[in-house]
Amino acid sequence: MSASSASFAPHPASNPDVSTPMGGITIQHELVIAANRLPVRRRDDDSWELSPGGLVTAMAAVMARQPGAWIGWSGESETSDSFAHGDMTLHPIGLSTSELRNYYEGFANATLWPLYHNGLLPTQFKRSWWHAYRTVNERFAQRAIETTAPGGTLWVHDYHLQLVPAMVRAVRPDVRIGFFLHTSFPPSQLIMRLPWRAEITKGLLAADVVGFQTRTDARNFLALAARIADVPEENVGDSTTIEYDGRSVTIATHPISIDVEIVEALATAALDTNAPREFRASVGDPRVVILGVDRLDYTKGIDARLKAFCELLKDGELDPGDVLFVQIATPSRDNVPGYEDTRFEIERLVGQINGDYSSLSRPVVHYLHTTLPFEALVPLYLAADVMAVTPYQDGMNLVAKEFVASRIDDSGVLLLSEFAGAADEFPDA
Ligand code: GDG
Repeated sequence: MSASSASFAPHPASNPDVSTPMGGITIQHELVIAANRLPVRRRDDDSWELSPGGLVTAMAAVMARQPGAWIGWSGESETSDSFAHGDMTLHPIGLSTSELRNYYEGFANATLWPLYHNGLLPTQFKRSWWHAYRTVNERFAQRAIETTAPGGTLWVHDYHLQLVPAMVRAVRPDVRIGFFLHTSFPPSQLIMRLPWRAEITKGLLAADVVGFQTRTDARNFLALAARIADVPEENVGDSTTIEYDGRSVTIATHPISIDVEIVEALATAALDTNAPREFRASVGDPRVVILGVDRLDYTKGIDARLKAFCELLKDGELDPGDVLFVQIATPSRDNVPGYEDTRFEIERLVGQINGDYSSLSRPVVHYLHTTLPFEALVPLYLAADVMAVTPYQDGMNLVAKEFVASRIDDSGVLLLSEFAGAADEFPDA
């Protein structure tokens, strides 16, 4: 098994941390990325660091190779002047408290996120959330209109900004617009529940290229477009071009990947310093180490994984004296409905399993609710015998790819849910 070769470069950890204010001057760029968040976040000492997460992992690299601009929420309420960060120009968008609640926590993460993950949680529909979504999309679109050079390329990312392609096209038909969805795209029966499905479909069809993680996602989108915008429901291969509104739109499958070279270099460094072996020794040298690394999200199936682990202990398939389950759960979306309950349930399960099966010398589940530096994750990937990636639904899952890329000697077992996009690429996991 091998990680698919990366079309993206440096991991956040390798990017320079140099930020320079640009004094309110707007420079136009050949390449502009628009994504909900900027790729950096402010540290306590007011400097900026690259933020963790799948989108940043994949995109920081592109910008390192072709300098351009990135439009995104800064984490603050005021829209502020652009500044340079390494080779990138960052355009911070501000979100007021009510926009944060209605656009981000509401429409993006309590309406679209569960809907796009096969309706795992009941989806909430509220007009006030939709209005805020449209307002914030307009703000992003306006910044893109100002900052993209004539004939330049705008690359819009993810479910937060699906109206931006149409808003920009209406004013700047010269701009080449790409859109990429990082999540799954659900079957049309599900998305038909959304009262604003037509606006979203037409928003996306205004791009020149609409990219998805898997063929299934692309097919689902095309079926919806056929239903709503009366475009032909072509049979999607890796790329299909349709005519819509007098233009050609390409619907394409582009499974996102990681920078394999960077992961391999970190893995080589970790092996040289014996870090994986030292980690195992520090946790009592169990015979089998099972590892999970996820944002704490109900889609990732951390609860299902813990229950399965518990069943194996109960049935005597695993010996608690022999096995350690390490789960890193990165804090995420604390204020969005469903996340706190998910955290309680995971922590209840960890407590219950540890109560029932740990010994006085060590727990059987080692659980951390924290963000680790990426350099600390790679030794864990190398220390594990089994990497458990068990989402109920996941656009791709880069952790699976990072695990495979780090195992330069091809050792280790990847346990991979068939509901992760990555399963299409790792059929022998
Ligand atoms: C979306 C889609 C799609 C995790 N914990 C820490 C940390 N991470 C890094 C991992 C990996 C990334 O975050 C998570 O990757 P996922 O693929 O699980 O991404 P999501 O955040 O769910 O994002 C997903 C992705 O976009 C890309 O298109 O694959 O399906 O949901 O890179 O290493 N990084 C650090 N510390 C941690 O504790 N530094």
